[in-house]
Amino acid sequence: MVSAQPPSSDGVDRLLTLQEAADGLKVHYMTAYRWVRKGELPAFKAGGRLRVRTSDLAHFMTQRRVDVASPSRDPGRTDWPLHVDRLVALLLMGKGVDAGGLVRKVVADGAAAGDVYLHLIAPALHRVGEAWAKGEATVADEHRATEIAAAVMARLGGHFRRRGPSRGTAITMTPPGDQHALGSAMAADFLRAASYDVHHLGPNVPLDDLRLFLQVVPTDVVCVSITTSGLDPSVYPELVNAASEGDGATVVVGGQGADAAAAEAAGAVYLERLQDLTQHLEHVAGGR
Ligand code: B12
Repeated sequence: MVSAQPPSSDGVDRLLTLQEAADGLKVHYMTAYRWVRKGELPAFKAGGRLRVRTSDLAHFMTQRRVDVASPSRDPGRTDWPLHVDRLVALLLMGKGVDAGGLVRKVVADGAAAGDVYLHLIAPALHRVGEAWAKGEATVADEHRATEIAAAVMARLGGHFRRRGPSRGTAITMTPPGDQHALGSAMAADFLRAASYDVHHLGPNVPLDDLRLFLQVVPTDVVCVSITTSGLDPSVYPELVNAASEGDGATVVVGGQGADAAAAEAAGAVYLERLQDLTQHLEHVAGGR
């Protein structure tokens, strides 16, 4: 069996089937086929089947920066509003299998998993929240929708696997009093895709325990997602204080309920958009 990964270490060029190339790129066969048809991914016919040289695949991955996890600069090829409408309906009807199928198809059609988080799952959950706030959905409907969304995200997790050497260690979490789990789970996946080793602590983490954790796990970044807007503002200095434990991690805060001014006044970094997170961290690391 020929490896689907470009094995450049021994310098030997191998031939892959298109399916193996697609597996290596973590895209659907048809997406790889479309790239071949457009002349973007070099391939030729041998034995009646399309073949791709490992060197061409490696070149395609590096030069064209094909990254199926991170959000793309141009997510415009996908009809996001249509898919959001569909996903909201499926989430509110509790149709988990169909919701998973919809997301799988969007990814198979070429959307980056990171874009699926940003342009499909997050907006769909925001709409579920609006339906709940208007009394159009019960708390049970909303809980069920969130569980389905979490399961769909878990199935996308493989797209965000760390590749290449580690860039550092990150913690993802929400502070005490914030039960909203999915924003920090998305941040965890974005950081994994950007080659961080991630300890995802999830929601409602007591800050004393964060401090203890940091004493034993050297950490570069504590990435905090805040959804509930009414948190006590003292949480920001307490977070920065807890993170000063050990080597002194950078605290990055974001999320719909985060207080940018309070975060920055406490010495944390506030970021509005998840898609800017890893770029910002690269910038910080470059400045060190
Ligand atoms: C699911 C849900 C819950 C579930 C959460 C379960 C779970 N396992 O996560 C439960 C039932 C626990 C819950 C409870 C409550 N909830 Co609620 N909940 C929601 C809902 C419907 C979805 C949340 C979600 O997952 N969104 C999807 C995520 C991915 O979106 P996101 O958090 O915005 O993340 C995006 C960005 O903000 C950003 N981001 C997120 N984190 C980070 C971090 C960094 C570093 C960066 C850069 C960016 C970033 O990137 C993400 C992608 O774009 C929202 C509706 C909404 N607007 O989101 C309401 C909502 C957040 N909840 C709300 C409320 C009022 C509550 C309760 C107070 C209700 C109550 N009376 O009990 C409690 C509070 C509990 C607590 N103390 O935390 C309000 C918040 C109001 C406010 N401004 O505070 C909302 C907006 C609903 C509404 N329309 O009124 N909730």
